[in-house]
Amino acid sequence: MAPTITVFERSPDRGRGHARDMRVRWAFEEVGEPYEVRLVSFDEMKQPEHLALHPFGQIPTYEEGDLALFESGAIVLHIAGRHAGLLPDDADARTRAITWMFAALSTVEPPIVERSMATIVERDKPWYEGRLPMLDVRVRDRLGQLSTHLGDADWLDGGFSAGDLLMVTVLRRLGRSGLLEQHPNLVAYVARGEARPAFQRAFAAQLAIFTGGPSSM
Ligand code: GTB
Repeated sequence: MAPTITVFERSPDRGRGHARDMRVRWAFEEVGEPYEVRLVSFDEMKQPEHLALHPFGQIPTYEEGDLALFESGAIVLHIAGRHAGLLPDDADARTRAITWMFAALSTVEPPIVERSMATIVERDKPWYEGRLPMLDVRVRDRLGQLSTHLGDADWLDGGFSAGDLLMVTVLRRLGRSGLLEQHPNLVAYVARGEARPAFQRAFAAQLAIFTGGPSSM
């Protein structure tokens, strides 16, 4: 029985691949594991049945037999740990790849999400014009540091890994902010991730929900 993940029935991004099931779909596609999708509405996410799977009432969740998981990073790590392709075999290299997974989610993603949320929910607030430059600086700092680390390498640490998968999904959230474009190597890095056939399949599957196409792979 294939694992089942929950995803937005109606994603606010209209299928642009920003909702966090995208990274889980991409991981499944990279390792070639089939999966099922269950669509949930915002209302259903707050009901006891879903809260039993996800204490914070969010997507994505993962169910397989008796195992239920939440947190996209934990789900990607679980998938990567069970299949070849997303984590190196060498123990040190594997731990470094996992370190990049944490870096993506706990060091780079927070300022990006903070900025993105402010542009959505604080745009009409009196403090917005003063706050945005401050949020920009935090994002710029992280992008500058990441760009320096990446240099002219293709991926963060050797070959493509789950660390890159998460980092690319995090950087994509910058959308049309213009902040990523100040670092051509990061733009190329994201483009490299998006060009992977597994990313393309995951993106198409997520978009299909919005456009009414097939909902599972
Ligand atoms: N830390 C958790 C994880 O990584 O799994 C965060 C999960 C999360 O934020 N889930 C969001 C959710 O369920 C969907 S992805 N929100 C509903 C709620 O909290 O009530 C976040 C998201 C939503 C929409 C866009 N967008 O429209 O661009 C982008 C990202």
